[in-house]
Amino acid sequence: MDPIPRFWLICLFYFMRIDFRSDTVTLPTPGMREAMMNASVGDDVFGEDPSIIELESMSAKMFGMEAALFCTSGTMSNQVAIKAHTQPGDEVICERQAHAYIYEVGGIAFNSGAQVRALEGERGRLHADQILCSINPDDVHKARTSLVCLENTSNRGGGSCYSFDSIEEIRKICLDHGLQFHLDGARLFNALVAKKETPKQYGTVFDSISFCLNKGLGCPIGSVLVGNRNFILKARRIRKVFGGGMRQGGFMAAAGIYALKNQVDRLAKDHSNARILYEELSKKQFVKSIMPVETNIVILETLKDFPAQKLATQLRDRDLLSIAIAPHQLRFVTHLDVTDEMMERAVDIIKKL
Ligand code: TLP
Repeated sequence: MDPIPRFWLICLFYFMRIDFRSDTVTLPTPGMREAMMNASVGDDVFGEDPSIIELESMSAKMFGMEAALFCTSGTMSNQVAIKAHTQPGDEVICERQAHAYIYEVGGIAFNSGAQVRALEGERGRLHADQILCSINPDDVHKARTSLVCLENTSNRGGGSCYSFDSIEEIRKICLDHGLQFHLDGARLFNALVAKKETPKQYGTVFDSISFCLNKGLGCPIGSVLVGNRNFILKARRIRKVFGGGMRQGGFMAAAGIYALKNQVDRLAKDHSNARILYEELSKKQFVKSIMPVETNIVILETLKDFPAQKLATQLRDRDLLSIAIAPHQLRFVTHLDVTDEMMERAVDIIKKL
């Protein structure tokens, strides 16, 4: 086919389809593009990119923490943090479906030489008692437990949020046992909007927090790691050895600054859209169960004789994209590129299925 009709066909396909695969699929808004085009930039490895410096100081201030580091992705900021907090042979406590454990290519073992104590949580959330029982004693046979990682919101938990009280209980255990405390807050701003909490609250309990710019906040790339000054100095060296030292990365940091100023409150709209999907999907016969919706993720379980992939294919044939995350689990994620018209069409497609 000629390249020109092919180009228009691809555009038509993008225009028609309703993409609930992930909130990572969003495109920069016009305001964000303008901010990126006008960004002041410099060589960040020399510490000379004004936009990266601004994003990092803005993030640190927002969380009431001393310093911040702009990373290329949530995977990088989690892995940098884990490496900075651990020594080879240590044990990291996290939930058994945590992104840092199951979706980061074995990075905890590969990058940090640490092993994982994976605990069964409740929709991705751990309880303080479970953590207390899983700390290894000071025994020559045992790995040294050095780090607890939480994920808020929990991706595989269907966007579930921790209560701040339960995080504080876990924090106390970490303090009592000399454990570091890291938060994978890829979608932390969704939790903050849903629970009406503030970044500063989180800054008081965690040793490090990674939050993503490239998900609900709508940036093309990027994630920010916040922590104290010494931790971030160490993290900066680790980011460099991981190949993540950026030069004129300020174009991307400018997108992050724009998102933090303009695209946080609107996450509430993604949450109400997710509830609309929940309402429609929970009426369908092929749905065995559906996780309660707290933020922008809807995960349903299909009946035994109805594979999730089959449902995903049927929906895709009607221009609605979702992801089968397990043989019987289908995930939908709402985001900034989902318009009201798309929501109406999505409801119609689900009704007629
Ligand atoms: N999650 C992606 C996929 O990798 C599964 C998605 O579509 O949800 N922490 C959490 C909780 C995440 O959900 C993700 C991405 C990351 C970290 C990693 O972020 P990136 O993609 O920037 O490396």
